[in-house]
Amino acid sequence: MPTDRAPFGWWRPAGAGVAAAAFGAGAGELIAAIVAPTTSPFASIGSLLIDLAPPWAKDAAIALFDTGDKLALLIGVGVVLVLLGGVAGVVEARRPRWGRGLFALAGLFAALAAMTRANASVLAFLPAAVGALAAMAALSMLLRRLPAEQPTPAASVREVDRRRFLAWAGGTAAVGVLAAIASTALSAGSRAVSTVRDALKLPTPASTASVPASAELGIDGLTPVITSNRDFYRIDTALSVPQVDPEEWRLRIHGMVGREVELTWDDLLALPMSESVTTLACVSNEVGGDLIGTAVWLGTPIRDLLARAVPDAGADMVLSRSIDGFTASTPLEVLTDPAREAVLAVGMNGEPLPVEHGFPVRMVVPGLYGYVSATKWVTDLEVTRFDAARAYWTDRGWSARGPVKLSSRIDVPRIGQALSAGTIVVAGVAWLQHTGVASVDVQVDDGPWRPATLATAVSADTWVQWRFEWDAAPGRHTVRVRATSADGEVQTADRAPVAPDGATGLHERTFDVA
Ligand SMILES: Nc1nc2c(c(=O)[nH]1)N[C@H]1C(S)=C(S)[C@@H](COP(=O)(O)O)O[C@H]1N2
Ligand SMILES: [Mo]
Repeated sequence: MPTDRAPFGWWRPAGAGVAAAAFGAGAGELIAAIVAPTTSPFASIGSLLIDLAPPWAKDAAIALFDTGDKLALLIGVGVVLVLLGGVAGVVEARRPRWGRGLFALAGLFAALAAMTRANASVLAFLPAAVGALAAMAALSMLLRRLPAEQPTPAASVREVDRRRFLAWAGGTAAVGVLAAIASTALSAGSRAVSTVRDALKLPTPASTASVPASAELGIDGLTPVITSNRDFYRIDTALSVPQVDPEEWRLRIHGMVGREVELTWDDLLALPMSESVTTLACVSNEVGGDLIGTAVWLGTPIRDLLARAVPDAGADMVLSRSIDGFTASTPLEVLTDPAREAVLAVGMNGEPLPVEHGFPVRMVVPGLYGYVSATKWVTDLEVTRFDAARAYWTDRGWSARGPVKLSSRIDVPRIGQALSAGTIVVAGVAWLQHTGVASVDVQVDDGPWRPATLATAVSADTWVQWRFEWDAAPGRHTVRVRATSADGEVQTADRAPVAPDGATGLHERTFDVA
């Protein structure tokens, strides 16, 4: 019978619960590493939360943690696990079976999360089930060893009991942590895909891209025209980066087509591969933000593959799907446009795509935000209609279509840089992919807009660097930038948030000139 008075206090049962939770979580991760890394209970819960998260939470996470948003999420899941363990321990000490019931529920939740992931393995439930059972067993075992608080023979016996309990609880938690560490090592070892990638040789381009020397103004602190792979921003919903072996990769083109097309990696590499330079931007990029980059992509035009499949006349969209279930809706007319280099890319800046940027194959489409065009780890193109299918972000408060918006950014001087009166170089980048930027103007305080000098644009599909010589007087000044596109659009000063289809407004910086 449960008693009103706690026979064991709070701290030890809570500690036993946390240790049991760590033991179970470690066991679950270890089994996952052995079965299939995609079944990791931690990662499954994390990805489920990402999929369920409302758009504002996604924005907040990106704004708060930038690309560390996923680490923050995993730490959050860990904190919840510790709390759950503590509560389960206290509850179990007072009402036997109830604490274990909590672990069972958590295990069920984790199993469901793993089973509902895209491409879930048939054994997806197993790690969570084993983890929950392990946690339940560990909890009973530890609570049986709780030192009694009240009627005990002698103080020395009590002390021995306490130490023994502490050793068991600590040992249990340590085994869990070690199992978790072993699981990361194991799944890292099974990541043979990076080894495959390192050994891969890309085909020689049928045509190479050239970046004119005059595209680079060479100003210290100004963003380079071509972003290196390691500096390229990364945005995706994948908690653990999909590991796709090129030998197993297939692309299926189906839906509203005359005939289905299926392609292997070798089929793909046999197609003509050309280099194209395209700036990729994220719809979540704030005014002045850095979720944008430019690379030399090696790829083959998507229009040629679509032509093979012969899209039906009534189709107006291609829903591209990644191996991890992410989808993007891209207008069919953009992908079939002979004047636009929408590609299935295999190379990025002279290397195979980095694993986190979509290895072995991704899409790159000039002029559209990444969420509606740049599917990484792409395995499926479904020809369909905007009124018949919806993409991943479309159901989460974002527009079905996402053409990029005319933007410009100040990179130099940097925030907080010491400045003295006289000539100060202001510089940055401006972009409207696939239309191009005709001019950039700069305004100091409330003065007139004055033209900046543009570098040579690599093409209309890339950003362009600009510079402006500012004759600065001492005092506090605000500098603002505004771009005008090749078809005469002037960048709006009206502020719009990133959702549902991209931010607008002018970037400005305030400087103290001595
Ligand atoms: N499979 C997959 N592809 C994806 C995404 C994703 O979440 N999953 N995110 C898209 C978004 S929102 C952007 S902005 C670009 C970012 O590409 P990058 O990480 O290579 O910079 O990838 C796109 N492709
Ligand atoms: Mo994005």
